[in-house]
Amino acid sequence: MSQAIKEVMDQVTSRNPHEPEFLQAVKEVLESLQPVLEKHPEFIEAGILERIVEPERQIIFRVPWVDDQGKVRVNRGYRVQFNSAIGPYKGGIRFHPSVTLGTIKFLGFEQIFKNSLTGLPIGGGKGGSDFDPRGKSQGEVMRFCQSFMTELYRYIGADIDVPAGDIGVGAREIGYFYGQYKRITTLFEGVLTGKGLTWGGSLARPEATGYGTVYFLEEMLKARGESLQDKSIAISGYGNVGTFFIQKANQCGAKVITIGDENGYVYDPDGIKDEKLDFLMDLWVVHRRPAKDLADKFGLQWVSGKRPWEVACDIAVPTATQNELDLENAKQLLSNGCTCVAEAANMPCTAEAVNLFLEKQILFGPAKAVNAGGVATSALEMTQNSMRYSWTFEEVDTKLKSIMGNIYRNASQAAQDYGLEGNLVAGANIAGFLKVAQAMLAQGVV
Ligand code: 2IT
Repeated sequence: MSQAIKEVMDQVTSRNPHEPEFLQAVKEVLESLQPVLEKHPEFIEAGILERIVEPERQIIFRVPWVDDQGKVRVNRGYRVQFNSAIGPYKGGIRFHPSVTLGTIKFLGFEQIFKNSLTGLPIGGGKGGSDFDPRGKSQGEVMRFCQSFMTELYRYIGADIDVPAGDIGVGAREIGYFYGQYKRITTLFEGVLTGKGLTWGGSLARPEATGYGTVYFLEEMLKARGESLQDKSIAISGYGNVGTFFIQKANQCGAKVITIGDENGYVYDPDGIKDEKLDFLMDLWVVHRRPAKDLADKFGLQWVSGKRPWEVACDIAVPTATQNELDLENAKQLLSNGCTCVAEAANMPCTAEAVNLFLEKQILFGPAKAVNAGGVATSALEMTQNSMRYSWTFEEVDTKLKSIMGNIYRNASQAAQDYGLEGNLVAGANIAGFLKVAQAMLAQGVV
């Protein structure tokens, strides 16, 4: 680590105690930037590093609501507006009891580089709350979302900050947010993405993160002269990303053999397809039921209390959440013959796991690149809203596919340009950083 990078890392560490996820995300990016700074000392002189690790604005607010028993409840809401150098802040909102400011900062920081990689004009931001949507009634969720937006509306706008969904926030919650935003501001504008199709949503947005992950995987494999045909894939989370990932992976001839939740995983050596996949598609989004229902319904093996990374597979795709795949899991995957890992969730592999994969030179796709299809399609939703027009599914899907191809090529080219051929972690960080850093440089000290 160079002196300049070390100084910034030390300052971030002392300024953000008790935020291990944020520090993990910052460290990974800063470590990748060493060769860039050697070539571009002007970034150091202009204080780009010190500025890029400090959010432009962090909003923390009270979210009071009344539950079905008439009891007053209070949660904490966050919106971190991290970087607007290349476009309005853009990033999802996460509802999960584990959410802290540090979680939202790590996600917002990652989002800066991911959004830059898409090639579209979107800055980085993220929001959320420690609200737990599990076990809440529809009315409770609606009142919570309305309360959340009653505070958030004053900080966002179609050209200011455009939130979307993330864990715990799907089409239903986006609908409640949108209704409340419109009621308060009277504006019918593209202030949120992931909207319903009848009120400004984009075709292929629900599919985009999962499909985009498959498109990226195909690019990675192609570079090694392989394809997804007949590959066995282990995945984890059964939410929006995981389910649409399976749908597209099946179309490419692959077999997805695991899926689960925080309680365990389903093992299906025949591959999750046909009526099993149909059942799974509705399991969380419609019924909000646990993953074990899939095993119970079709007589499949359910492995309780374990992560799926212990099964033999060609490819592992963590689709759940941060740090869900650690060093032990990584070793086990490698010893079982896994030769490719693609991060569909945000920062799902621990730093130690990532380093092992890089050291062993298996194909490794980092989250910022692999899962960028979701936010890229959100940006396409913004474009359609600005035009007051909608594209067909095929039009959006074709653009998504070409964006994922470009991300792969830009990340691998950047890695090569800076002497790190084959290292997509460094390549994605460098390619994402360069565009933002150049824009910050041009815009002066702000
Ligand atoms: O992590 C992510 O990129 C998202 N949750 C999607 C963000 C977005 O604005 O579509």
